[in-house]
Amino acid sequence: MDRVLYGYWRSTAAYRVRIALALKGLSHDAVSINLRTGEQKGDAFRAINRQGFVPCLVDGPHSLSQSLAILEYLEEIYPDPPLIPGDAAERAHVRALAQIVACDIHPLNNLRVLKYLAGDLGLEQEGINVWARHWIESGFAVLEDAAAASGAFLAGNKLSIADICLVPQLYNARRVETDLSRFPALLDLEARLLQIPAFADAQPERQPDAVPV
Ligand SMILES: N[C@@H](CCC(=O)N[C@@H](CS)C(=O)NCC(=O)O)C(=O)O
Repeated sequence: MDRVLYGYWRSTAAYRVRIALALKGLSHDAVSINLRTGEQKGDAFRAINRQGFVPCLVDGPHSLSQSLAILEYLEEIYPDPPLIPGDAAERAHVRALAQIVACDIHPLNNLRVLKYLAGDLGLEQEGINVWARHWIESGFAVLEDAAAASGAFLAGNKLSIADICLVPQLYNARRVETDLSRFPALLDLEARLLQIPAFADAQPERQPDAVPV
């Protein structure tokens, strides 16, 4: 197989790429990089992605990092079905919603940030969860309004990368015990999205490297 996704079952950024590949009908081999043991920082993986992050997608001769950049690449090279649909303004709206997750929520509570809070700053687990929930809830408040005012999907009536970013972030929110009852429109949308096989099959627990918790 000349398409390989380096990921980890619990990585929400890799989860985004799994969903997009499935929606576009692109098969791939999956290579698990164990984030718990620090495999992402080892020389072998750093030779693939210097930054030491998953996901990394190798597509033929191309080695790609950063999940949003990978989603944009997939959209350009494999345009069917479109995941950044619509006219210029609609596509900007899709990207804005996706970036609320990928730029304004996720970077504040990804593994290296939580490790820094625990290790260097000495925060207890509950304090770390409070930190993570704060940024999740502030981003979700905006996304909740967007979902409540939208159509069948987060950005209108067409499935998009906004939905692809949302579902993994909801998974992450549960890991830090976020009270999601404040976000009924997001929960309703999530339930509908998880009926779609590409979303359902990409769930962390369904990955071959998943570990029971
Ligand atoms: N902005 C990056 C974030 C990637 C990222 O944070 N990946 C996490 C897993 S979700 C990771 O590899 N963390 C390793 C670490 O923190 O050491 C993207 O969207 O791809």
